[in-house]
Amino acid sequence: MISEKIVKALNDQIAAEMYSHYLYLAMAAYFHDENLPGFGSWMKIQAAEEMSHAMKIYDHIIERGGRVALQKIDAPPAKWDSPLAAFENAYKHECEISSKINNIVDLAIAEKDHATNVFLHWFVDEQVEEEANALEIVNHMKLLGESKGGLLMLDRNLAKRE
Ligand code: OFO
Repeated sequence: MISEKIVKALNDQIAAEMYSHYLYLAMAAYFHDENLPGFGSWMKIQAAEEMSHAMKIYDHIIERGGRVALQKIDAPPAKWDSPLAAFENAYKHECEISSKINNIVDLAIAEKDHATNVFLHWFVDEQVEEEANALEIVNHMKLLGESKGGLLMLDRNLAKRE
């Protein structure tokens, strides 16, 4: 049986993952508007991944006999100062998501909910990858500096994400 405390924390995390989905969709639209379709496509794929994260948690709650309670999702920003600023925002956001996941792991341990603890290990691993992916792109963009040619090359590379 899953505790009410864990159900509440997992429902909050569904909302956080859905907000991630929304945030990255907004970034995708921003990149398309900036004529960077490769960046836009990368972000659209990322947004789809976030929805799948939310659904994994949704399914876990139901499987454990808990009640899914969907929450209001805030509107994300529509614009960033630069493509670099958008990816810096994405990196910072992923660090915040990692800390939310870690807090639920702590709660699962405190509540002796081994099933949720083990379930969340996938998310702990995933967050290592999510942070690394965003940070790698931030660092590449910093190396490129003001180079428009470099930005277009990176755009072509990001378009290859499947
Ligand atoms: Fe769901 O990993 Fe990003 O936010």
